Amino acid sequence: MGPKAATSEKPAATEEPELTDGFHLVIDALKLNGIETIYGVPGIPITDLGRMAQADGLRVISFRHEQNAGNAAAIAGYLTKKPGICLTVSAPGFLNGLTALANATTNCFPMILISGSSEREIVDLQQGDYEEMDQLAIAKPLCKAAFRVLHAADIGIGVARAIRAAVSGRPGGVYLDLPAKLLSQTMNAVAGKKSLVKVIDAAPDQIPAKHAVQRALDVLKNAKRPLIIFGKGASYAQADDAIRELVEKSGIPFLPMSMAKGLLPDTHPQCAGAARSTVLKDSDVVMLIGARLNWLLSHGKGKTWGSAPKKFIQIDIEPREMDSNIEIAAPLVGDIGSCVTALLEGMDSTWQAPPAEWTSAIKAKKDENIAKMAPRLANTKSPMDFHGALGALRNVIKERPDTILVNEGANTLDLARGVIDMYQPRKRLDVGTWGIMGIGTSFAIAAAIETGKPVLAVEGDSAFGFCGMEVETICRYQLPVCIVIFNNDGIYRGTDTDPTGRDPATTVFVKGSRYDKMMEAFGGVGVNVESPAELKRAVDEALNSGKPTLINAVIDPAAGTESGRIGNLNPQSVLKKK
Ligand code: ADP
Ligand code: TZD
Ligand code: MG
Repeated sequence: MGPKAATSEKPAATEEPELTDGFHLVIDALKLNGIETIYGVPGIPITDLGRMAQADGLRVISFRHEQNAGNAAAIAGYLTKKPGICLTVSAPGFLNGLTALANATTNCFPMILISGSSEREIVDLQQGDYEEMDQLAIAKPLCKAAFRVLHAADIGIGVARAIRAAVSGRPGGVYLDLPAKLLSQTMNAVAGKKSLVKVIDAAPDQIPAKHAVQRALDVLKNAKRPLIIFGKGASYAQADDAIRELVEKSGIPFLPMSMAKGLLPDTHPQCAGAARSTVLKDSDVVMLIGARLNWLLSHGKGKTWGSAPKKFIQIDIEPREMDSNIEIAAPLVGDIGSCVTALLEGMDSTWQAPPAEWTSAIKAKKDENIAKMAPRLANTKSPMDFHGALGALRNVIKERPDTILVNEGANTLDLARGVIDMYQPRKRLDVGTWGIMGIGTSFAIAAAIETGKPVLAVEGDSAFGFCGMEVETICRYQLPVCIVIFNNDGIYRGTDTDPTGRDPATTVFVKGSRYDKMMEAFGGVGVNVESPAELKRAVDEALNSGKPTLINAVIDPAAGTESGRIGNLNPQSVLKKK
């Protein structure tokens, strides 16, 4: 597979052995381990790596900025349980990719950031090499593991260690540093081939201890008001059938975290999504499955959780997650598939569904909240408010449940999460644990590439601004992506003013911008819409045609609230109100 040794005009006295080099060994190592796609941005020293990978049958998706390539790799990892690969140049390219690597680690998405780097000898003596930077040292605190390969013969092991580190245990980001010199290093092709490592069982099952399963069942059995909370770890695990069986056999109401929506349909009779505050407050036993008790769940304490005593059961692959915020009465450490299966096996014929008093109280609250919301979602105001626009998009997903929904923004995110029901696992991708802006276009690209499904990306105008240039990438690869910008002229609202009257306020953008023109600039379809009916029609058309489309949805600039639903986290100056 490697290149032949340079052929000379004169007949050679003895035949030279076939050689391979660092470029080919990296590609062969990735291919051997089932990697099919690389996301990246080319340049010195990895331009040829991308070219050769493409020539060798790998799909190489070139982005306009490494952060977007990195985010695409991370979400590809989440969707496939294989590490997503991001390839960048040294120093600035590496740093651009680093935010995505850190975000992947924070969200437990498996990805590998592979960056070319400058000459070790020069970097270590700080002699000013082209794009000089000690990348390995910088990456280390932001990922699960970081490796550097100095010898071509170690590429196989380096790639294998990176893959295993990314996907085993709690998944996360891994950095792999490839100095320029390594890539052109040659070695005997046969020895090179032998040096490659196929990673066997990269993410082995982690079977929970029997007594831990029994302890969890005992806590669950004694519950009067049990609740299951699914996090994105549960959707990542791809144990969909076992999870559904557990929910339905146990009869316990469940609440999905944002990216776990659709693991079971939001319309499932046991889904407590529309009664969220009630179930968090009133439950007495909560079983967390692949969800952390971080800020998104108010750390398991305070007003959100009410005053009634509560016991927690937590299923997680990471033992150190237990008691991270509060006491876990029944820690169940293992992979979600194995843990859920073990619980099912332990639920014998004496298992009783939760008291009807609990389930009917939840149903009553759900019905009440859904009825309250219905007229707001049906409103036809123009310019639209968030609810009117989301009412239209909610119907789109209802009619096309296999569409992947990407979502970012503040109001655009928080309200869409509540309004748009999801029906299938891993169909909702969003800003995750950090609430990071700028994942929209890259998640949409990777979702389309990895699944072949149509993608609907619903983004605030600010959120889109962080990653908007990738519309060119969407057009270039002709991906079935429809982006809807909720254009309210700014961050949260478009109505702020600078009290001095000098400049625009810090949270507002150019009024009446036409983001749809950006898509047209690259040959895609751009549409401007001002009513829910127009919005629905335009999205339907985009998804029917599969053509790259950007819909500029004009939203009343006064409709949003500061920080969306997390205004309580926003520090306020007491002086400001003077
Ligand atoms: P959410 O934001 O949806 O609440 P989190 O990202 O906080 O979800 O939590 C995901 C959890 O899932 C992490 O603690 C991670 O260790 C865990 N996890 C990921 N994959 C698995 C798996 N296959 N088995 C068990 N736990 C997993
Ligand atoms: N930078 C990054 C990387 N992530 C962030 N979350 C922020 C800045 C701060 N931020 C938010 O938390 S939401 C948001 C920013 C800048 C944009 C909200 O405006 P939007 O959404 O237009 O996307 P709405 O619908 O107008 O609220
Ligand atoms: Mg906005």
